[in-house]
Amino acid sequence: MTDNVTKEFDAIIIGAGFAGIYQLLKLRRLGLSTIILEKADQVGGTWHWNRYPGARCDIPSLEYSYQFDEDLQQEWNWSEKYSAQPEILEYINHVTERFDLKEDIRFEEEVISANFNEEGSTWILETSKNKYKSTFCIFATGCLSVPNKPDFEGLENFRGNLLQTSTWPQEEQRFDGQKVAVIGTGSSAIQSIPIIAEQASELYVFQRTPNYSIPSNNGLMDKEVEKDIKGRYSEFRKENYQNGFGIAAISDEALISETDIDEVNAQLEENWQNAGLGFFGGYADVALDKDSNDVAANFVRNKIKETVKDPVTAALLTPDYHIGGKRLCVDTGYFETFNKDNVHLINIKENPIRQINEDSLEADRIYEVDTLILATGFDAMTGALTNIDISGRDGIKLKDQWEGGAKSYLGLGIANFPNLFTVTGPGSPSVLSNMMPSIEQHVNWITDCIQWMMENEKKVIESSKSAEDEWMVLVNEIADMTIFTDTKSWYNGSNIDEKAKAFLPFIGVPVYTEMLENVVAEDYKGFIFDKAN
Ligand code: N01
Repeated sequence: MTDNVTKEFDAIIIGAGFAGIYQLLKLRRLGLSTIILEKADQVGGTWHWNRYPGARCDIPSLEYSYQFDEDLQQEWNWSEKYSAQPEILEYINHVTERFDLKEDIRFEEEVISANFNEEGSTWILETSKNKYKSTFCIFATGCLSVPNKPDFEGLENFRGNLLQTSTWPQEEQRFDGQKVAVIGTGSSAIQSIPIIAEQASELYVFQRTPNYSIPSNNGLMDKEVEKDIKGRYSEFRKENYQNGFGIAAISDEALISETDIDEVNAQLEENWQNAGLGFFGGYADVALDKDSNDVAANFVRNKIKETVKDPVTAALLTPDYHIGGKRLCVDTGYFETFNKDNVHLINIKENPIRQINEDSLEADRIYEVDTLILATGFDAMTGALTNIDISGRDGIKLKDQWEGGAKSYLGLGIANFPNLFTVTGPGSPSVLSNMMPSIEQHVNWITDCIQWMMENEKKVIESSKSAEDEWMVLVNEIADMTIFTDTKSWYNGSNIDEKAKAFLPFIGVPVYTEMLENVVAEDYKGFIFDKAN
């Protein structure tokens, strides 16, 4: 219910995940009256919603954490190399309390619409409860936050326990003695399947496309490693962000094409054992050269063959596209799980799910199940914005403007949408980087930009259409030099039929960082200030 009193702020942030809470702190320190509007009843964003069994970060926690406060990064101790979801949520709660942020977060207020009022150059936001007016509007809504719920025939008739990994209930779910179906084999499924398989009497995994996955070899935090990194934390962070994907890589420079194959295989084995996602960054040409990519892909394909005892199942689990074309996964015992007698893999590319009934799924045959888990991913990168009714100049709707594919300048600003910023928006490294430093980079940039506007008496900022067009051409030119564009993935909207097919992440953290700095050095080149209405 909307009440009649419009509440006014200098800035409104949408989303209380890692991006939103840091943005709140920064704008508050700048002296702006700022609040966060958050749909959930608590902070956490992705780490609040994705509570499925086995959910954990696949970037080491010493890297996947804030660096803006030296005391915070020194004092917080992670218990494992790759922290599990509850510990990450505890960390976000700790940060929220440590910096006293909660009082400015309005929970359970889903933003329904955001309209730019040209006369006053202000944003009017409506939530399920209130109406707000704000000079700046910052969308910290995440890249993977709107669930993709495919329209399976008869899904609404299912009477068993229907779950989705991306909106997992807060109450513990057990599957002891149950027949369970999981649809999807992306990261969320790959993390949860080994745990569900330990409880369920029968587990049916419905796979459309197999994925590459690297063992996490997770374990308790190595105290020596922690001490070493904490002893040179800022240097460590800087080094990592100079790598193409912004995470610690093993050997960013070496090329498979120029290295003896025995040496390559020995190095890939070492990376398989220790590197997790870094397996992909282990050689620079894996992302660039199809033959080199094939060497790394074949290494993983052989591992699957060696691990999975049944050759038919092993073949079904083996991807035939470029490694990294779909987001690489990191697992704990995923392929081994298919050696269990109670775990069954169903090829729904060959035999699609025809129908879902009260207590069963029909594909190549009928599978009776107690629980159905959708691990079917997200309306990635754009969904969190296009699912809100956002209109800018002349009432232009963002959804319409992006119908043929999302466009943004630097992943930060959108033409026709003044004083609106996106944190890790389309066209920035975002999902092809370590999200934490990328979030901090964007939040710092947005805050500095607003401060610059205040100091230079500018009231309204927006990207120019030409800067935005040129930027997206660059994003695609870079992507076309890599192996990323010829695989169907959520990077290019191919996971959802009706979505525009456009490749959205900017590949290359160091180049991006340099360009971002140049834009600032040239007084925010590509942005227009105080355009006449
Ligand atoms: O989603 P996904 P996710 N019929 O899109 C299938 C991050 N993440 O939630 O490949 C049948 O990867 C779909 O099949 P296909 C990470 O960036 C991080 O698992 O489209 N199947 C696919 O198998 C990750 O990449 C972490 O053919 C359908 C699956 O569902 C991203 O989130 C953990 C279908 C979806 O896989 C998304 O991962 C988890 C349909 N109609 C996630 N529609 C960590 O940090 C979709 N599928 C650890």
